[in-house]
Order: sequence, then C-alpha cells, then structure tokens
Amino acid sequence: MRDLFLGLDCSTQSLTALLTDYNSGKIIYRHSISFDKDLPHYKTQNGVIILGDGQVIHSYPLMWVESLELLFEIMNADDIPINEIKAISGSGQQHGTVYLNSKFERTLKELDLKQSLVTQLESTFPRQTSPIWMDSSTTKQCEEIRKNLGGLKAAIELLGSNIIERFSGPQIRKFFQEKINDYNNTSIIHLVSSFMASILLGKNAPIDHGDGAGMNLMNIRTKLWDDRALEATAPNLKEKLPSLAHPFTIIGKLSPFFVDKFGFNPDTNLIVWSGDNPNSLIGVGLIERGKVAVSLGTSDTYFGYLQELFLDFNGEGHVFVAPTGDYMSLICYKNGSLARERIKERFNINWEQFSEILNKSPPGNNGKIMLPYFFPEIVPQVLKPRVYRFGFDENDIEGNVRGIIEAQFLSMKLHSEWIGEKPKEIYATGGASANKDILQVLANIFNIKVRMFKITDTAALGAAFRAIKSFFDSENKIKSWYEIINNFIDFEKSIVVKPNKKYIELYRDMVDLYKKYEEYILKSGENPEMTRLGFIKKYF
Ligand code: XUL
Repeated sequence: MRDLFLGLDCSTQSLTALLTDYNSGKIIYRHSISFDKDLPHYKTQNGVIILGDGQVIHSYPLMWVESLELLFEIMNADDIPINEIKAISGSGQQHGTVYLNSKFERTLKELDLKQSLVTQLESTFPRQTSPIWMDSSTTKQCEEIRKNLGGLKAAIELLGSNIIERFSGPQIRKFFQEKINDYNNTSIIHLVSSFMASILLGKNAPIDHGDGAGMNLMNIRTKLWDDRALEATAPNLKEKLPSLAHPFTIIGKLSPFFVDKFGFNPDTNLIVWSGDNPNSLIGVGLIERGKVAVSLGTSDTYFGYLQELFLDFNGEGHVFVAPTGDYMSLICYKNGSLARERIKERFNINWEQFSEILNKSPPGNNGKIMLPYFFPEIVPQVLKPRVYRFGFDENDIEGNVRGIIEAQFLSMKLHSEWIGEKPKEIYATGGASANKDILQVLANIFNIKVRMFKITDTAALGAAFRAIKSFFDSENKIKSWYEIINNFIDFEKSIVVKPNKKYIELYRDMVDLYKKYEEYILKSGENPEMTRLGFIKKYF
C-alpha cells in the first residue's frame, strides 16, 4: 500500500483533484472538472452567474456538489487506486457563503447509495445560490458593520481586514436584511471550503482559521468568533456558524457514502479544508520570511508568510491565518488576467506578440501611465470600472501593452508597502507566470529576483500537503513542512529572472508617480501632470 494523499480545489471555475504519492514525491494523477464545460446545465460563465447590475455575482453550491460526484466517477473510470488514499483535504474559493436548512445534516447522515448527491441535497438550501468573492454589492452593509465596530481602524485591529464587500459577514448581513424569512430558515452558514468538507464528512465540518479570517467575523488574535462582529452582522449568527479549527485538524473519517459508492478506504482521514490562498501559500512552499508569491490568474494575488501580525490600516490588504498556524498577508486584484486579455484582444495579438511588444517598449513606458480598472477593483477600491490613460490613448499598442503590465506591478509594489517583512525573492505562479517578459517587469519594479515555477494547481497541492502533514503527525511520524515541500517541489529546476539594476531609480520614481495618479483619480488629489513631464524629461 502506498501513502497517497488527495488534494481537492473547489475554485471559481473548476473542481480539481491532485493525487500525490508521498513515497515517490510525485503527483500521480490530476483531473479537473470545468463548471462551464462539464456541467453546462447550470449555465454559468467562468463558473459564476452575474445578477442585476454586475455587482451581484453568485454561483450554485449544488453545482459544486455535482462536480464532486462526477470527479469521483471519473477517478473510478480512470482506475485510480482510491483505496490507497490515506487522507484528503481541500481548498475553496474564499469568502463565498452557503446557506443550509435543518435537513442538511440529517440528509448527510442518511445518504442513500442509489441516489445522487444532488437529488438528495436539493431541498436543503434555503438559498439556492451562493454569493462569491467577486460580489461587490454590500457597500451599505460594510459601512453599517464598520460603524458599529468603531470605524476602520478598530475593525482592522479586531479582524485583520477592513470590512470588505466580498467577505462573508457583509454578505450574510445583506441576506438577513433582504430575506429575513430565508435567513431565519437557515440552520448553518458554511464557507465553500467547510461546505465541501461537510459533504465528505457526512456532517457539518468546521471552518479552519485560515478561511475563517476571510469572513470579517473571526478575531484575528484569539482565532475565535468575535461577539462584537457577530452582533454587528446579523442576529443569532453564532448558532448558525460551524466551529473554528486549527488548519491541521483531522476532522474525522470519510463518510460511508463515498466509501461504499467509490471504493475509498473506510479509514480515509479528512483534514479540515481551507481557503485557496492559505493553501497556495503552502503549495508554493512559502514557510519562511523574506519570500512572497505573486499569482497571476483570474485574480492576481500577492501573498506572503508572516511570522508576526502586520495590519494594513489603509484597509486594502488582508491578514489570514497560514496553514502553519502563523499569519499570512494577502492583496487581491480583480483586474488580473482578464484585464491583460482585454488589451491582447483589443489589438488582436497572441501572447507571443504581446511579449515582443512588451520587450521592445522601454521600462517606464515613455512616461505613459495607465490605471487599469477594466472591472471593479479591490485594491485600490474602485466600484465603477473605468480605464484611465495619461500621455497616450487606447490605440497606442506599445503604450497599452506595457501600460497594463507596469500598472499591475506598480500597484502591487505600492499597496504591499504596509507589510513589515520585506521580500528578498518572489515566487511567481499562475497562468501568466510562464511569460518571462512579464516577470522581468515584476523583477525590475520590485528590484528583487523572481523565481518562476512550473507548478500549477498550487491550492490543490497545498491541500494535499496539509493532508500529508496532519496524517503523519497523527501517526507520530512527524514531518516538517520543509521535508514535505522539498519532497515534491524541485526549487533547483525553477528559472530565476533577475532585476536589471539600471532601472532601480526609474521605477522608484515611477511608483511615486503612480501613487500620485491614484490619489488624483480616486481621492481628488492634485493633477500630477507636471511630475509626469519631469519624469519624462529625466528618463527619456
Ligand atoms: C481572496 C479572494 C480570491 C478568492 C479566489 O481574498 O477573494 O483570491 O479566494 O478564489
């Protein structure tokens, strides 16, 4: 019998399984269910449904359940040695909430092998859809909760983050205000992570501290539900929330339904699930100070391991609990790959051509500055999307290609300054991290080296790593995070992109200039046109 561990990732667009073999240090199987393509009857676009004016973005919890059953069917059809899996953990898109009635747990305990999960669970949702992290429709509720907690600074001190539109608390408050009866009929409110874990466990599963920190409901220091935050959010909320657990808790054995239906071992351990960002932290091997990851995907994220708690009193960055039990910082951008694609499509070019143009254009972009809010933005907060260009227009291909990439990384540099631990190295992951020219801009703007990884599916991999760690620890065969990570990730093989020292001063000035433009547009600051002309004179 091998030591196999399964990591799952229920993300915005797909459910992915990674099966890892600890002894060989290899990923022996990967399969991903695409919600749009494999479950077309839900009619999602990129895994979501957009309601109303574009600020309300939901998805279907039943679709996630269906994808889980489909995934195991496919694993069976592919003859995967499911019975050799020792432990399973998972990852969920963060912040999304799932609302369930009192039948939910009863149904889970009495699941019938002859019927699908969807048929049996269908009637357990007082709310058919789940608001997810892309939803930005709760500004009113955020203001109410923030005020109740004593303002921005007090809220951040308590919860590790500002009260944020996509976080669970404001979403729950909105549901309570708009659908009081359905709220009252809700027995338990899960996160995507704890919901999926509950299905596998056969009863309500806890929320781990990592994902719990993204709710605006958990005290960031005590790691307990915070009574003041609960009261400011909705009545009787404590009784509707699962318990909180350490990120390495074994929550029980896999439910007999999955054992009998798919051939899992009855001894398969389930480890508490977490959010995709905490899992990715481990999935890219970040367990020490001085390194951060930049993930370039649907959303671009910048995150790092923190030994101490740092807080962003500007209210844009977040602190979550890391899988190690320490802290992590996170900054999340909505204008990630979708914004890059907008430029690529506008000029009808492919990624190679995009790279060539980026390469040809000078660092500093001849003083052309873009504020790229193609979609509502989280950092800095922009609710009404609009793209601003200074010194060029939308027909300037070089200006736009370099403009979008420089804007994204200038913003990351600027908005990560609150994190007290300064990075000495960046690990780049996600789709666009395969593009060396994009990473060169990142290395130059931060003036540190960027390590390019082949690993994708970092959230699922991080979940598998947590399963490995918890399982071996529970067997008294303690393995360090280093041992586990180095068993799977070959850091030697990664490519390193070094910063070009020639541009240190230019980008230092450009970060300042970019900051002035954000202040000008978003905070009615002074028009920095003169500074921009000075920048052009100095460098071009
Ligand atoms: C993080 C966030 C996103 C989602 C995406 O705060 O909102 O990264 O977790 O899955």
